[in-house]
Amino acid sequence: MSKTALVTGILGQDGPYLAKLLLEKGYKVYGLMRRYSNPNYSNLDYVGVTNEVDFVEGDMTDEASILNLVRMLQPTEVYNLAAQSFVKASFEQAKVTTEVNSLGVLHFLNAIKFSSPTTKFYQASTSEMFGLQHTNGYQDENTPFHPRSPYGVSKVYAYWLSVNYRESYGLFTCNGILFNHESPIRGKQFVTRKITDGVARIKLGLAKELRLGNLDAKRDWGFAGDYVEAMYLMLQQDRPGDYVIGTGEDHTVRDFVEAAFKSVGISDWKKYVVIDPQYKRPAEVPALKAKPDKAKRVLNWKTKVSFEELVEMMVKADLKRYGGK
Ligand code: NAP
Ligand code: G4F
Repeated sequence: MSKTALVTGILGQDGPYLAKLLLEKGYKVYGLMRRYSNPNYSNLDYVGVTNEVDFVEGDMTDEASILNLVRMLQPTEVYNLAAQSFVKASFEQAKVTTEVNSLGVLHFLNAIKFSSPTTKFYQASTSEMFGLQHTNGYQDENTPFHPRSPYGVSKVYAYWLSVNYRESYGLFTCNGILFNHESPIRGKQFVTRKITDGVARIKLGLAKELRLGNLDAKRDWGFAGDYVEAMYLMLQQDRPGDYVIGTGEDHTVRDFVEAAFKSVGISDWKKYVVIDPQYKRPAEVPALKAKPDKAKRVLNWKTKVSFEELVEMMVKADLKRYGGK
């Protein structure tokens, strides 16, 4: 019998890449989406799987809808990607961030516990949980958490609840502690896509400047298409566990800006970039760099797309969207 997966956050960035991978592996894929008057399938269209996903309606904040879905579908695997995932917005919308990112996970874990206990559960945990903490400049599975935003705090709750339901009730739950991963379908609010979109528009004469916040922040940026493979691999192991997923390399936002402008032949990028305090945060995570040794050893996973290839892929896609070469 073929495996079934319920993927939440199906219309976001990671949902479409994961759906494609699971469909290629023969899964029946259910995609959870909220109720919309006009759903936006553009990310699924970009990846080319819109017509192969079975859409189901529900909301992370609505306990009954989650319970009903799990009871009805009895999925082999649940990949919980749904979240209010924009860190900056979590400072202004802390409650809704908590309701979706923390209580939504409680709803799923209870639904699995009571009505489908053999369902395996993937929780989209994040390097934001580490915040200020590091171990000799890196973060790995043993680095303590010190989140710096309501988003990070909400994800720490979800992380520990997933661990707790594994330890208390024997559920197969895995936390993927993923570092920043990007792609041509990354939301335009996030800094990488904001930069590549801005650079494409400047190159084509459609914009004159790019307004950004803290250029000194360091992130470990990889390609989303590589990272969904790690999600899948975690649920295929004999035993559940938690894994740090990243490239092991970090770059500043400034490095990303410079590389994006360079990829379109602009070297004097400073004349286009304006620092705007509205894009700074009340508390910042200064530096994130993964040590993904466990993922390499146990999952045989490693990232394939380099930083330079990622920047180029994203700039090219944005140029194409605006009709450039
Ligand atoms: P994303 O593009 O923001 O997608 C999140 C999805 O969650 C959206 O499609 C959104 O639906 C959905 N959602 C939000 N609230 C919901 C609700 N109440 N009920 C049902 N669905 C809801 O995020 P992503 O980049 O794909 O990331 C996937 C997951 O990984 C997230 O949990 C994120 O926090 C986590 N993560 C991401 C990264 C990264 O670098 N991308 C790193 C570590 C962890 P709408 O389309 O309706 O808004
Ligand atoms: O692209 P960002 O908004 O991503 P951030 O805050 O690192 O969060 C992303 O990665 C997390 C994993 O570590 C995920 F859990 C989370 O869901 C999300 O996907 O900002 C990256 C850095 C920050 O330090 C920010 O202060 O870029 C800096 N930055 C500088 N100027 C900016 C801007 N960020 C945004 N969004 N917009 C700016 O203009």
